[in-house]
Amino acid sequence: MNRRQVLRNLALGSAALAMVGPRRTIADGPATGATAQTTPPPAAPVGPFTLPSLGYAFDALEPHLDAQTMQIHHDKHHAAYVANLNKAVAGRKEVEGWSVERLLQFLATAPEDIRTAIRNHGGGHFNHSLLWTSLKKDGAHEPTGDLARAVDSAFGAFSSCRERLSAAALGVFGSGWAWLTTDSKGVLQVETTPNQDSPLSGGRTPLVGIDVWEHAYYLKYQNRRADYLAAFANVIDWSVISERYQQAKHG
Ligand code: MN3
Repeated sequence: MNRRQVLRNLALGSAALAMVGPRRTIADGPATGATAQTTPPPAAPVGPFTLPSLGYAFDALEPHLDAQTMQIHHDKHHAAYVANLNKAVAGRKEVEGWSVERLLQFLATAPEDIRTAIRNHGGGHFNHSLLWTSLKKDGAHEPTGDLARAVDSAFGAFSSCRERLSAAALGVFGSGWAWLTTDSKGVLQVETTPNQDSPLSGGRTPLVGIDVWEHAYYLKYQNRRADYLAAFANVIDWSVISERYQQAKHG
């Protein structure tokens, strides 16, 4: 982890603490009396990678994405990717200090015996971190600036871009993701990846990712993936995505 990331993680950590108040850990023993919480906060992070705070309440995206799904998705699924990534890189000097982005971008150079674990759990950590920061209820419904122009140039219109993304997400067989990605020149593309594979490993920068693992929607939408995709489209914050595009293009 580099200095910038350490500072960022510290900032995220204090923000999370400020939101949930003092954390209890298993080491604190069972909660008693008035201080008891119905939902214990996630255990203290161990290892170089930490579970980022969701940044908003579990029910913030209702009715499109339900609170129970958000909570299990973040606190259980994402937390497990972080824990397993930490396990994979523990004590491995070859990748010491590498960010999750670097691990995925240079996946082919990672030690062979931990490459699959990095691909799966590093991908899971990065993809979900990107996901949480892409969403907002009543966020911007359309791209702006350079991204708006790039969308028009690649797809003709934003509506076609959305249709292509939804069709790609609908067509993923088994578990995986649909993505809107860019290259370093700003050329957009809709693509899909299986499992937790990240576009970063293919040399592209993901702007929006749609998680079509059943854990992302089954509680509320069951087999109705198309309904989930329609609901998901309502909570993508295109102002964040537009900023992300600027960063990918200009570094
Ligand atoms: Mn997921």
